[in-house]
Amino acid sequence: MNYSPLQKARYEYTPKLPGMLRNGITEIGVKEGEETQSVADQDKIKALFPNTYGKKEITFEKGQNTAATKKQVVGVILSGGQAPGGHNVVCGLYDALKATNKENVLYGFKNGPSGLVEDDYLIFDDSYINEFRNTGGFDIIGSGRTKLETDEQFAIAADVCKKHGITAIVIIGGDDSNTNAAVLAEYFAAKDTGVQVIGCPKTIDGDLKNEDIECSFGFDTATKTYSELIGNIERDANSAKKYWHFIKVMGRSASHVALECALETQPNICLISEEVAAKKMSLSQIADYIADSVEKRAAKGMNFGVAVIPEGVVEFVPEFSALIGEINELLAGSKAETFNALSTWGEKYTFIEQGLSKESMAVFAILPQGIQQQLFLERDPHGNVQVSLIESEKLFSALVADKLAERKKKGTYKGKFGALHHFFGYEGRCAFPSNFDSDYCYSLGYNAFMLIQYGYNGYLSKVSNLSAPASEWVAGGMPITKMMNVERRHGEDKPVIRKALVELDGKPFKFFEAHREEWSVETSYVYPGAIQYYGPTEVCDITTRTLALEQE
Ligand code: FBP
Repeated sequence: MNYSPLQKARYEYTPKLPGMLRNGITEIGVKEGEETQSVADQDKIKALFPNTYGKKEITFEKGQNTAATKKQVVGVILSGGQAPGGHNVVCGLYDALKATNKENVLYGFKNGPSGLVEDDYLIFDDSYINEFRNTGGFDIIGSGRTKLETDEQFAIAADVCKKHGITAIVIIGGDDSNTNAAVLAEYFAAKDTGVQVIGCPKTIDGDLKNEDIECSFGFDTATKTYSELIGNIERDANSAKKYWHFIKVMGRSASHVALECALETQPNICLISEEVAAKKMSLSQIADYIADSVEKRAAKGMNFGVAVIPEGVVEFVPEFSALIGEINELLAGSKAETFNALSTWGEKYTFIEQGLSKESMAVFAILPQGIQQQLFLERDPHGNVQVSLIESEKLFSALVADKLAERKKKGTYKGKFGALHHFFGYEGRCAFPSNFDSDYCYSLGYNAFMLIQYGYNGYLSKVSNLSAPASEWVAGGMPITKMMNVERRHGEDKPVIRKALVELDGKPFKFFEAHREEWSVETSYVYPGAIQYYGPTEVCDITTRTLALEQE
């Protein structure tokens, strides 16, 4: 294997633990807090989780370790999209497990939750795990999106655990994976398997957060990586002064990533999907909003700019969601075959025109042809439009170009508009974790083992006070059921962890709102540069602006 100098250097980095976990395993005591209640629908959640509901919040503290000293055999699973720092969760878990008892064993189930039911695993040892310390990626065991949610899967999982003598499973995942972790924990408790389940909060999207979980890991590094790239593009735009850059950033649903990047780089435009939905904005209104900035800047001689577009925005535009719903209906069942048999786009267009309502057809008609065709070509296995594949950065730049052409005819706009497009997503998900994510993830894993050793089941590893130096972080655990409510999913009531969308009355959005008018007309760019791993603390250990504003 060839290692880059940075990779070698990162192997030597010692992640910072919260002060209370620093004194050695024998000096980690536990303090139990109040019994908990779910955030909503208490009776329903309690009925669904009779064995794991209502447990106490716990915090670790310096003291005597009073946990039972049985041998632990733990299985770990990485679930869902990659997020920087995942390797360090596994490393922290492994180090705490081995520091407690050299005989303890860590299994890694491969390629996501399916590894558990397929009994596909590896056993970690020092030489294997040392290759992954403080590095990005999930290649240590791989990840996958299979959901563990049926009793049949749970029964197989219980058999696999019994076969290997596994005493606990750690699931590293987002809101869905941790919801399923809670259901698995309840199943294991109800069947008296003796197997515990602990979750760890992961996702670059930043939408697994609540009054207990301050942020999911990976958000810090991914947004810093995108912000570096956006800053570089801003500098290029300000040097060449001839392009408007439309940049889509990842974030399946919530706009936390886009908002954080905007706070870091101060672009001319940043759309926030949650605001688009709250104001019921149409595509035409959004295009006008961007075109206003282009026009005002052009009037000052600045025919360049940067617009940040959150990945999920089109789903938040009410008229667009209605259009998608109608297209899914239009092609349901055998109607898709009739549509596919039509040989020209002209014939297909007539079929669409006849099938859509007047309102949806009006929306469809203003889309660029490439996007129109994408809506009918790229369908998921259930035949539905894959909204995540829509190139919204191209959609909005085309709509803005139309608006500017109209304004030119009216004589209000006299500038030049050249658009370039970018999508930043996969570039950030496996970056070397920032010091923050290296430290946070290692702490989450270390802490997860302490929860296991103390016998807790159905808990999320919790590390808080994250905008303070790591020495002041607070380590503990929270029952997952506390974060749950009942939501309608696929026509059924389901207990789920509430997804955190951007709060329009929250401090990060308020800060953005107070400054965006100025940023849209002036060139107020900030160039954050690359993540720094070595150097002054105020450069290397800074958290996100979102976290800093939320906790100020
Ligand atoms: P998770 O919620 O599983 O962490 O994944 C988030 C994400 O990175 C989104 O930002 C993005 O829309 C999606 O995964 C992409 O998924 P895939 O890796 O399957 O292409």
